[in-house]
Amino acid sequence: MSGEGLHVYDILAQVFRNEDVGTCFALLGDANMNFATRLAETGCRMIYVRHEHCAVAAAMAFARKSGEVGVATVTCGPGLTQLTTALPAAVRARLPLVVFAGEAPLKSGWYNQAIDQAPIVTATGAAYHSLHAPARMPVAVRDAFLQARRERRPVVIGVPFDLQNQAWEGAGDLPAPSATLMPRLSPVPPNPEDVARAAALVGQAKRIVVMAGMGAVEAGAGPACRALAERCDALLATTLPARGLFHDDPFSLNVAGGFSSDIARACFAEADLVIAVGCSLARHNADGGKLWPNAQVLQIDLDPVSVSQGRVAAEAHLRADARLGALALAEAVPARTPDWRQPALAERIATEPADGSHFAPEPGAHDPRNVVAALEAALPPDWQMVNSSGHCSYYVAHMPSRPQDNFLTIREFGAIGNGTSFAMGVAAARPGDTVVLFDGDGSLLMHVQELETIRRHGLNILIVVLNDGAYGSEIHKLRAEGLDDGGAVFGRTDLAAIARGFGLGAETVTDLATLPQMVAAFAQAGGAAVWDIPVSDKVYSPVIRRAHPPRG
Ligand SMILES: Cc1ncc(C[n+]2csc(CCOP(=O)(O)OP(=O)(O)O)c2C)c(N)n1
Ligand SMILES: [Mg+2]
Repeated sequence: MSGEGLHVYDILAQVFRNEDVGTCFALLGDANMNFATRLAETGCRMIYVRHEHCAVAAAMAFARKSGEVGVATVTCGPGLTQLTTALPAAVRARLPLVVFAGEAPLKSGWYNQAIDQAPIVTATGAAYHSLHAPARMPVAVRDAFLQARRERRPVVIGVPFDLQNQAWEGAGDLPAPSATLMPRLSPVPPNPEDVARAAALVGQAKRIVVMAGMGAVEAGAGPACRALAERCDALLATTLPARGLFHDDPFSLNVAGGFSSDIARACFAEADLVIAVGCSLARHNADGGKLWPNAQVLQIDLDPVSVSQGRVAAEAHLRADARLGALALAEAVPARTPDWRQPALAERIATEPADGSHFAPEPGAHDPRNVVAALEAALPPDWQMVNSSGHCSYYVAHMPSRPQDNFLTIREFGAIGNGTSFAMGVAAARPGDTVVLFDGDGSLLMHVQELETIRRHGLNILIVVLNDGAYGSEIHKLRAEGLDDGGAVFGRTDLAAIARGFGLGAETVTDLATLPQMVAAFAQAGGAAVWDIPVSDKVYSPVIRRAHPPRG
């Protein structure tokens, strides 16, 4: 590479390429468009979104799904301030991202888009690096990638665009990419004393659940968890993000947490020991402590904790890589004769509905439980599934036949409006796969402009909307509180008409029996479509019922 005729933005783009960035989510403005255009010319796939939030949200899903650093670029000022919902979500989900943001030009005494960007970014928990010395920029960008990888968090790089547009006067060599500078770390084996103590705890327990989180997924600890569970007559469960790790195991209770099924709750209530493998023990995971009121928690993790999210979450700890820890414990405990793991329980797990309560949906609107059961039966198991937010997300958590590798949910910041972005990120990370997104009407409408992005980039995404014509989470809570729900009931927007307007395929699903033919037709046609499924707002989830019991 020679420095002749090059601008700083050329070199910056080359450093990104040298970091092996193959996909970048972008929205252009004065402060990033030259850089982004050069990045595209290096062969990086650019996905040009319609809102900056969506660039970072899509990069989050891309990072989770690909295991690589997710990359996005936005312009300075109003481009950057749009990121304040996506960045905290990425911080909490521990997703490595690098966001290239412009900064206002240094040479101007006044610039209308200028704002102090660093505190906006650092308030979200992300790192911010303002690069003002062109000669150091290549190394500083590389170090941003290194930081994102090592700390597993978003790093935002701000470069004043007058500096980007200067002639490049530095050396021609690019720094060694961050991947070559990551310490090569082998999985950490447990200390034998810790294993002995954990085995003694298991020996005293009668009813055990082995629960796996994303740490177990990343460590490839699924088979070790199954072996441990079989050995100590335990049932299996996962956190919501790790859903599907044991999808084909007859003793899997599916999701542990506020979204647990009735049978999972009943089993957890009996448990006296939960072995949490690679779980951060988030509050939702334990349903605030209500899910296993009688159980101690033994946490197997590289970084075990006693207190998590404001509550004592684990009483005993085994520090180790999730897989090695689970394997060592399985070897250290005697095999038990199955007592809990009986065929009758497996039968109940397989056949009982997640929520067996009765409601009377109004004519023309489906019971969301029937919708999810019909989708579970009709959708091919190899499609990538993306779960979004809102009240309806309880229902779509109950599709237990899907493997973990085909599932994504990111909800650590509890924001709605991310469904389309997450689906785009998964589609970009798994180019050959079909993606199906389950979203609420409110969440879809919050960033509905991304339907245009999906169509323009030819992404293969089916968007299934459980349309209750409302912010369901709010109406059920307001009603339980005896308050007027008018601020959260907007009526059912014709989402199919909107989708057609964006050039997507669209259906309004009146008869669930037509789903198998619709799935077959979509699989044949490819592309993107929105299926608007009217669901009843008379049906509400156990999550709401427990948290907001109706007033007498
Ligand atoms: C960015 C953001 N704004 C507002 C909320 C509050 N909120 C939580 S759920 C929800 C309703 C979502 O509606 P919809 O997507 O239709 O799903 P539903 O609850 O109706 O199933 C809202 C407004 C939020 N979580 N995030
Ligand atoms: Mg809704």
